Amino acid sequence: MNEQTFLNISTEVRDALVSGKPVVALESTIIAHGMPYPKNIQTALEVESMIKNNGAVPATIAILDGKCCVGLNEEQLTALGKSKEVWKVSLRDIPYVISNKLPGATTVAATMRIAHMAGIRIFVTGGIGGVHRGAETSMDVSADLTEMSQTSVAVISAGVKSILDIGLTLEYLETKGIPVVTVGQDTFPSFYSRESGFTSPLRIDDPGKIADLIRVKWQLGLIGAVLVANPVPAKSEIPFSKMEIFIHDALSSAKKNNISGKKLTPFLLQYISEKTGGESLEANIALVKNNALLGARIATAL
Ligand code: PSU
Ligand code: MN
Repeated sequence: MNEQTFLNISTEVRDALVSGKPVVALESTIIAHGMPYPKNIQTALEVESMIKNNGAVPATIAILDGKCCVGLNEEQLTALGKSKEVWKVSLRDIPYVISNKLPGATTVAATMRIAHMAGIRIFVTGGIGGVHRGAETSMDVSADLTEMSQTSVAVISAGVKSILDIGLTLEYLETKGIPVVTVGQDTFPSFYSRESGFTSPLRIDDPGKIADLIRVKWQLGLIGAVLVANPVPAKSEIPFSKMEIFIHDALSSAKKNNISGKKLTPFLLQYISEKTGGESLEANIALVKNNALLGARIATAL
């Protein structure tokens, strides 16, 4: 018994990996806990076909029937998107969810780890978890960050939502030796907004050059992720100052309701989505698709 015992790789993904075709991993927490039904499933399917249309093979990852599934069919995606019983699985939850054969949607941390077990090196998501505001007392730092320091998978995101402390998150990424590359602008983006108030540590506009940096990091024997931040398309962005108001409200509501631990991120996302009346959902969908396109390009170049 080893990690391979718990992997269930779809035929399409396995064939692609064997023949050296580019493969792009996708997370499932965004489907089960990040977006409402039925937009979650529609988006997941559209993102998969965008990746296919751009020459790569999509591999959505989740835990089902005691296995780490890499590459889901439409029926499995639909079940994840409809059910209310799906676990949010970060790194620490993997053993419990597998040993109890529970359905689980994987976060960035868990998806990275499973992608790596399967031999996939490029992973597309919306936003990563990070250092929460107030972490100096709550110690709430997402396992996404520690995972990025120890697992060699490149993560394509739209930056870091300002439900988090963006400055502390960038400091943490520096401490852990994780290169942070923004595409097309000098500013590090904040998920819904192209702005964040922080300059990106690096800027590279050409996907081929990003692939070069990723390759060189791993050829040097440096373990861990590269974080690529791809700003939300201008026509879908919500201005930073407008988002800040919703985020402040969301944070005080979380405090009032004593929400902490793994429930905090989904609570904040849900709150913001309700208060922005669907505008944030549209931005979320647009940025994930935009990331899928970039991820397919980087995977192809790599
Ligand atoms: N941030 C977002 N959208 C998301 C998430 C984070 O902007 O959907 C999800 C991702 O799956 C991420 C997880 O890996 O939340 C982080 O949760 P936590 O903070 O509990 O580690
Ligand atoms: Mn947390």
